[in-house]
Amino acid sequence: MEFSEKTGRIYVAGHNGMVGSAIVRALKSDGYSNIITRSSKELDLRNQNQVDQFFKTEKPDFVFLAAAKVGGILANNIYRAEFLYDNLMIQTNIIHASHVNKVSKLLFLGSSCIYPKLAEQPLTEEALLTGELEPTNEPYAIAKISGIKMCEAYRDQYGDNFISAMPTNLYGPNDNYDLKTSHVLPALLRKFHEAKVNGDSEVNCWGSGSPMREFLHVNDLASACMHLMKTYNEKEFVNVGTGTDVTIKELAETIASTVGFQGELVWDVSKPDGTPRKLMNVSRIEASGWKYKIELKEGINQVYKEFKESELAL
Ligand code: GFB
Repeated sequence: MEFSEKTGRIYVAGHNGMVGSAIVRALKSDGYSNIITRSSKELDLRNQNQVDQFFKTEKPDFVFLAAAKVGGILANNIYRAEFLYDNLMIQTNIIHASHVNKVSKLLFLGSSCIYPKLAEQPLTEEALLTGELEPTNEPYAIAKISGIKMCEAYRDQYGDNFISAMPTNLYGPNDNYDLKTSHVLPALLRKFHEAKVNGDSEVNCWGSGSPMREFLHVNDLASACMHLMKTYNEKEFVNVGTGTDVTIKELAETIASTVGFQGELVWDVSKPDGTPRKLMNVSRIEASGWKYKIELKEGINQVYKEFKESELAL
């Protein structure tokens, strides 16, 4: 069965998360209605029996594997065991059950942190496993690398059409704004907003501000996932990003000006910088006919508007 026929049963794992919810929105707006979802309360994806039973009963034709334990630099570094265990269990159970239940096509989502800390920039897909990983997110990266390798191995041994995409740092609706576990973009948006509302003169930012990061709006990632499900059937995984990056300091200044915070930025160097740079080479996906649409400034404006309308905003 072809994904483009729009009649297949589609399981979106992780539909309440930022990525999964964006994929569900993209599917619906493209006329797909046969979508299966389960919350983590209904189905514990770390539990093999529950996952096996779910696949046996629901028999999905297509799977978007967007369920994962995710978080920013500090959460990755503190909850090292959970980032490894939860992610390995979730993806292993889903990939294996997809094989057993003859899923026509599966898309596994990884992360740009799979690449070696000091890999040549921009990062081509060939840089995988050519050097040491960034220590703060090594457990998460090891889990994601295992997911890629599982998809490749099931294709090699059984001919399963399991593909993988590696998104760069993401932001968008349904992001995590908890300051201890979030990524930099939502964290700074919240910090600057609260400082402005409270009339604070300074905002505490982590690290030195010199690392560089690439940011992709999650709606663009969802459109890339749709594109890959429709057109891409190769073993080689695919980077998904914009191909441009900014320093954390530049990001902070952009967010401060979007929010209208005019105070000072104080850099707390006791917090980790993480990898110095992880800019994606996006030639492979661009050659296949996909390109991002939402520029960073425009995307930050959008998420700030959504944040102000949410119950989180002061
Ligand atoms: O987004 P982030 O947490 O994750 O941090 P990574 C990016 C950079 O922003 C780091 C700095 O240099 C942080 O020190 N930063 C500045 C802040 N202020 C803040 C703040 O208030 N909160 C946060 N969180 N950062 C994660 C990986 O790495 O990226 C994951 O740990 C995953 O595994 C994810 O790959 C996409 O980009 O460093």
